[in-house]
Amino acid sequence: MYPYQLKSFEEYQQAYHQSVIDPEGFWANIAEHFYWRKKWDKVLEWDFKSPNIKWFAGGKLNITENCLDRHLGTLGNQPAIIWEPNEPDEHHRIITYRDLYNKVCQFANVLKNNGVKKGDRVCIYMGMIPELAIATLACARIGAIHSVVFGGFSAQSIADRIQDAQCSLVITCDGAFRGGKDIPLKSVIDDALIGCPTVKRVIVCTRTRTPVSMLKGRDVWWEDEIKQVETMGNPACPAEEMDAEDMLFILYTSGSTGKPKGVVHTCGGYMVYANYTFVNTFQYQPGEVYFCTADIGWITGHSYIAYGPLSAGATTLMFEGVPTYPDAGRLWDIVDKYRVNILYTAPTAIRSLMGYGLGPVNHKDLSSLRKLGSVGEPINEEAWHWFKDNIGKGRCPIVDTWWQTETGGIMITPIAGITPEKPGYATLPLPGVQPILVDENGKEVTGNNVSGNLCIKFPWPGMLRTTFGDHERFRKTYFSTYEGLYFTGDGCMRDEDGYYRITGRVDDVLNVSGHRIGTAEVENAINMHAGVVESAVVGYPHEIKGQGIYAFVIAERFTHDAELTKKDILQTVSRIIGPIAKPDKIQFVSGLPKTRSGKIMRRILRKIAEGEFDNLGDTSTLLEPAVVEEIKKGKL
Ligand code: 7RM
Repeated sequence: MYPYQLKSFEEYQQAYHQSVIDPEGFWANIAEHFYWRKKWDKVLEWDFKSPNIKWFAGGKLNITENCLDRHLGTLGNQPAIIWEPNEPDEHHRIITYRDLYNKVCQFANVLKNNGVKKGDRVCIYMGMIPELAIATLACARIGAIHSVVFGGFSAQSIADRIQDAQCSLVITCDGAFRGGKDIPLKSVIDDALIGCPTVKRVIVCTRTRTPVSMLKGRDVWWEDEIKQVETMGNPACPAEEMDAEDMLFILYTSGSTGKPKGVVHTCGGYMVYANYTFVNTFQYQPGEVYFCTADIGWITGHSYIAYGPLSAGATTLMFEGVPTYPDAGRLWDIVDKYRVNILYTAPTAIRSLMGYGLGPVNHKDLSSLRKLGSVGEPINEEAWHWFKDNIGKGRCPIVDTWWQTETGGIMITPIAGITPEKPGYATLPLPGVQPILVDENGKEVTGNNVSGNLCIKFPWPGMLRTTFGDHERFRKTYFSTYEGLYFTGDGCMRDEDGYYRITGRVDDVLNVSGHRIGTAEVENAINMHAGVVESAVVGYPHEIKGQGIYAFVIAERFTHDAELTKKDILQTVSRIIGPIAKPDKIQFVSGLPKTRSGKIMRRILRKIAEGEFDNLGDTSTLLEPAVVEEIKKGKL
């Protein structure tokens, strides 16, 4: 089924070696196994200085023909998507490859009827229902560029993203069910669109049946539009022929500056990479049921709920709700109900479920599980062992997959059951991935038992090609710190066996429950609150979230009630970014530790937030040492 699926450690080593001495030959051999309207002229063109990266240039394809059309003959009646609703007693849905093909074609025709053309940007703001996958694939079918925004972002965040990408159409739902909450998606979109003149049309899919306002001339119902194309007869929609380097999607992600950037992925390389990494890392076997608990609003959902599994003809399980609803046994009920074989989740979910003890796990039949995966943040050893012993019952390999929105797919990971695993370690790079560690001066750190900043020295097909509308930002962010290298922003150690352990971000990016949030972004939001003079945000270790958000805030006056002011600030952050960015702790201070040139010394704040008072490092450049004493006293 997958001729490029590695079957032994020796095969891995051989493939790795081959991918380094002849990257073009290596990737061309894999790309051969996809459906191309026309093969590429050149496998790779690259230069990390400009930067300019092209894979499979001149190749023509459509990713949806690879995800749908090519499976119809063999897998037409196999489930492509199994959908589990938020409420356990609501009907689940099974969508076969033929169903999915039909629905994607139908909705692609809806998009065309609504004026969407190749190259147009479409914003998708929906909950985890099959129509979300259908909408993204329908965009890809006609060559429109999708920009999915996670359902937890605020109106302001959506507006920023829509404006940056100049989207002409929005696809949303009346609302979304997530655990005990109903999220009023359409109403959030209405607020967002006040400042978005480029949006000419909004397509609203029914899910919660919550009342919504439908603006005449702008808003239409998904269901009505589908009826219209049904009456037109022929449901097929020919796939748009795309160049390998045409844009497939934009996904916004946080960096060390205030404004999230639009990471751009293109059609050919991304498809090959998402598929190769899916098939290999999880050792997917035909017929297996694969369950990734991410949301399609994040890169993990794009690559490992949608494009990776579907391009491999896999059965992908999509879950609308959250692991703790209606109780902390929900994931195990789902594994039991659908006989799930592969479970891919996040350390934060594991840690949170650990807190409920074994009650919710006992008496659940988890015997179908064969492989487990983790993604999004470093997994602590305790969580790793809990997952291994209590969920995998000691018989399932765990793949700790390190990668980023920017990398498009998994980079450093064990290959399930094929390469060794080690708790807390992402272990070895996949074939085609050339990691290197560098010190602060950009000098390569060689040998084993060393630490440094993690860079990649050679292109891989899934890497981002630019940041939307701002190529210079792309260059600055990823290729200017160390000349000739892609800089990941992560710190890393390589142990005595050459295994990699990712230790966390070395820039001002936080990882809260696996969500990337920039400290500058949170500071900007806090500073928008009336009465706030200045703020500084740092991360601190949090038992469940991995990192928590600690905000030091200078306020004009605490009005009369500091607690109320804190709540107001939380509300402001929720409005500007979304609830995921709300600080866990807010400490009012009269000043911030600054250097004589006015730079905030975050290192000191980080230490204080971690409770490490004695070891603040060099404080000789501090302008006002008394401030530090005051902050220490007030620590929460
Ligand atoms: C897939 C995803 C990327 C950042 C990355 C790391 C951290 C992700 C791991 C990890 C340690 C892992 N994309 N990260 N996976 N750290 N071990 N297995 O998460 O763009 O949202 O975040 O997440 O810091 O740079 S992301």
